Parts: sequence; structure tokens; C-alpha cells
Amino acid sequence: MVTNRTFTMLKPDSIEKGNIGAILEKINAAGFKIVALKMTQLSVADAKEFYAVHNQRPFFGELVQYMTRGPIVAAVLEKENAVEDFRVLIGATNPAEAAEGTIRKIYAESMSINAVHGSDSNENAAIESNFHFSGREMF
Ligand code: RTP
Ligand code: MG
Repeated sequence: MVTNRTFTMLKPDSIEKGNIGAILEKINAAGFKIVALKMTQLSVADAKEFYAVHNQRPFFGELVQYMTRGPIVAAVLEKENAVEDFRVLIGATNPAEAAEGTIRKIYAESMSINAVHGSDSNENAAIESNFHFSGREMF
């Protein structure tokens, strides 16, 4: 896995509201190339594994319930400095604190229901991409 890639999920609230196209358009407009893409739904076991780092946090149960309540769109994105630049594009975890024009500022409801995921390191980008996609699904 090259390190100029990051992993994202459009979370269930984005799919429920019909925001897939608008969010992917913003991602493209910011210079990210989509190199893997699919709609899928996480099982409870999948969500617990994906977010295992948070399993002692008070919001863990709510997070697993949210992330499994409907389909998500998973994608791998390529751009120079992808991990850091994508975190800037999505904005702070809490949309109330997110910068104007960021995806979470525009589309997130709350700190819990916040529209999109972005990997927080190159190492996690690779782990998360491989969690969702086989080698022949990444281009
Ligand atoms: P993500 O991993 O989804 O990109 O989000 P993040 O890095 O900005 O935030 P993180 O701390 O990794 O939290 C993961 C997700 O858990 C939910 N959360 N809820 N209610 C709360 O206090 C709370 N804190 C976090 C959010 O869905 C967050 O994106
Ligand atoms: Mg995170």
C-alpha cells in the first residue's frame, strides 16, 4: 500500500440523506482520486473490530449502533499528503467546531453522527483499506 492514500467511509446518515454524490463531488474537487469504491453494510462484529481502539470509550455502544444501522460507502483516496489533507477537508469530529466549508460542517449532525470517516495515519489508512477491500478491488 503506497502512503499517499487514505481511507474514508461515508457513514449511514450520509447515505440516508442522499448525500453520496455531493460528498464524492467535494472529495474529487479537492484533488483526491478515487482508487476503490463500494457500498456495503458493517455487521456489529465488523464495527467493533474497525473501531476497536475506542472500545473503552463511553460512546462505543452508540458508535457501533450508528455505524451498523444502514449501508455505508467505503473508498480509498489518492493524493499527495492524503491522510492529513483529507482530515482538513472533513473538518473537526464535532461539526460545531469544524471549519466553514468542510464536509462535516456542511453535512454532519453532531459529534456522534458526523457524516464521514477519515484515517488518522498512513498505517491506519492501510489497515482500514485492507479491512474493506481486497487487493483486486484497489486500483
Ligand atoms: P473518524 O475516526 O470516524 O474519522 O472520526 P474522528 O477521528 O474525527 O474521531 P474519533 O475520535 O476517532 O471518533 C470516532 C467516531 O466516534 C464517534 N464519536 N462520538 N459522542 C462522542 O463524544 C463521540 N466521540 C466520537 C464519531 O462518529 C467519531 O467520528
Ligand atoms: Mg478517528
